[in-house]
Amino acid sequence: MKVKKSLFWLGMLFILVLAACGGNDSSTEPANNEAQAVEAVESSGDVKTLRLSIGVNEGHPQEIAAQKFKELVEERSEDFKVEVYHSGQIADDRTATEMLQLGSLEITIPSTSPVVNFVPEYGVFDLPFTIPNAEVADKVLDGPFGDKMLGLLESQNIVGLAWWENGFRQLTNNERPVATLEDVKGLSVRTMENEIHIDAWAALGANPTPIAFTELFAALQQGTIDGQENPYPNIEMSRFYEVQNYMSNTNHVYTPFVFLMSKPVWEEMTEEQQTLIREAAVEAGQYNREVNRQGDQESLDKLKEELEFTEISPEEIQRFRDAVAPVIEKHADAIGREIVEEYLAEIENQS
Ligand code: KDG
Repeated sequence: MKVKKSLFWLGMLFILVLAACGGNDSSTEPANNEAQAVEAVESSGDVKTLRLSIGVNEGHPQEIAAQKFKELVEERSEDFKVEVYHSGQIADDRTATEMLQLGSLEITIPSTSPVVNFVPEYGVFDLPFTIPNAEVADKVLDGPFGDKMLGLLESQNIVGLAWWENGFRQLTNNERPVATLEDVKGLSVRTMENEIHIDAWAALGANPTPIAFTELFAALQQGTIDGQENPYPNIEMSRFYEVQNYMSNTNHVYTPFVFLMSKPVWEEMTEEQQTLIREAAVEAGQYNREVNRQGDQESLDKLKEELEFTEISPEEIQRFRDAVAPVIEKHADAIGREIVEEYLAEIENQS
């Protein structure tokens, strides 16, 4: 029995001596390339994964910019790994925003319209025919008013970091060309889950139906609704043209995307990490606007080949504006009359 034990310990000694000599075990040598460095950090558990959820499809300007955000963060820090989930793989805008509040998701970049369910003041961005063009949108969002709006999210356990762009919304439908206010009458139009959009389309004579973006294609395909309204890139990239026949340039609302991060996740970061993330969100947002504006024209050109496109005259658009004007007054108190007046004054100042 004693001999066996001696042999056992001799064997253990031999293995330990062998291990101490090491050979060319890469874990005892400094990482000789980036992949090994990242692997070493990951294996040490120091890398924080930031899941970024969006509803648009792969190849949409917002998804392209989300990949840019990933690239900027991962080239500037080994502390983070960004995972982009497009096409609503994780959740729709409203649910993803709720997940941020719970800390069960790190980042989402929704339209501002569903955000009114958390911060009613965001309803200003749904007031129809208010922002006249992209240049004014940039000045309003990138100035003190935009900063104030981002700050309002903190009370909801959310950190607003940057303004991206969804864009000017256009009407499509399956029933008829829309050239006049009368042509809208009776159309069942899908809207975002937002009371102002619902009231605006009712004021135009349509029958509005709020449906999540992730369910919109199916609703159009099944004929549950006649039409919808979205920026040209969304209409193209979500292939709505496959289940729609007519499109008109209503330009009735400019919708921002807003870059949101879970506050519990944000507060775990160092100041340096927060600065890096914020700068990457803003930089990728500038890139998003560039890509989206180029994409808007490219999508319009492509959609004109797929749908019957009607140019609505400025005189007729004025009739649309007059028809929805009462909606602004009706929702001013719910949004906050002061913030509505501040918003409209800022647009006036920047126009
Ligand atoms: O996540 C995608 C949505 O934010 C965006 O496409 C919203 O414009 C939108 C719509 O109509 O739902």
